[in-house]
Amino acid sequence: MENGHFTRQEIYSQPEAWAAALDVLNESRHEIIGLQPARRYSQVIFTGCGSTYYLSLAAATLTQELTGLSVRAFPASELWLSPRSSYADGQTLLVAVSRSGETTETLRACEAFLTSQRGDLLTLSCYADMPLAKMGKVNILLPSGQEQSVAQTRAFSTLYLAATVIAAEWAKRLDMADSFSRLPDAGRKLLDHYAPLAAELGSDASIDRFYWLGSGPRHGLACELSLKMKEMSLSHSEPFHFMEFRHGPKSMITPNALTIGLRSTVNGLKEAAVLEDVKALGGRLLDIAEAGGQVQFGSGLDEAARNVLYLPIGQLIAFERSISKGLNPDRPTNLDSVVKL
Ligand code: F1P
Repeated sequence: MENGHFTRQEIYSQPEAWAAALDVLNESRHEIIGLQPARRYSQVIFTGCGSTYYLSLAAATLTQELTGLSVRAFPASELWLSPRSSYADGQTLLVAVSRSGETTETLRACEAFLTSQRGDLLTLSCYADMPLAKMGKVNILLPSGQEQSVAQTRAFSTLYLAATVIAAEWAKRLDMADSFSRLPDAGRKLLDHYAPLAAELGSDASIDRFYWLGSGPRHGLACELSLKMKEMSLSHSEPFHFMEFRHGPKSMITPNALTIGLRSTVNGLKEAAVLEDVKALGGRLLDIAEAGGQVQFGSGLDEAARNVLYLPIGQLIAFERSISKGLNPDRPTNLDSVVKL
């Protein structure tokens, strides 16, 4: 099997995985709405490990933006080992996210949460026969996110899309349903159109460091894409909030640095100004946005529904760099697909 066989297939099949996930969520709509977070809990907490912790960061910010609830994200190890500094008083709805459904820290965090009667558990995972899929008051299963490759790509975007749909359901945003249904086509168009650009950037050996900028619901996605670049290609890579980049990290900009902006519409002008500063320092740029970027979605979809579109091209850049370095993104150095303690 050639290097990256599974990862390539998993990245390119994301639109189909998203369509299947939307069907699952549609069937689970009443269970999701029945959790009634606004009425039953004083806070919502998302949790996971590694990629699924970064997913939790992105999902928490979006859920709070849409619902107005207090929503935070913690690594599962923090909930497990430092519950008092993590959970505020009152009942909590805990949303545990895991591709495998058997990561030890996530299971321990959920067990401790349930034992301490802090509230109720909602799980999002991909394998029905794994422990996490049986622990929740509600368990959403997304088999289309299952993967062979260690580095999450299809699993991440599918689980993240599920979290986005759940947030929209809780916020009673029925108007977002049309945008969700059009995401698979928008994702397919992105992959078809921008794969050559991703290959060009990924195989450019003159780039020696990557900075991923994302704010609000996109910050967790910037963290995830930065992790992908690390895991797949063993490159120096760091995520920042857009405006934070000026407060020190921009000192690292050189002509060999590529800064990728997950630029929003709502704050697009301010975020573009940061990218202009990077350019003025001689840094290289990749601006990913709904309109006006080197990668543009042109989707016409609701901004809160389309954040998943920032993922495929960033994943492809990491994938192409891994392959061009003679590495195998299916089996990243030093990594296992599940951390069991
Ligand atoms: C969590 C995780 C992944 C990471 C690696 C090791 O897995 O940290 O995020 O990429 O595969 O495990 P899971 O709980 O989402 O299965």
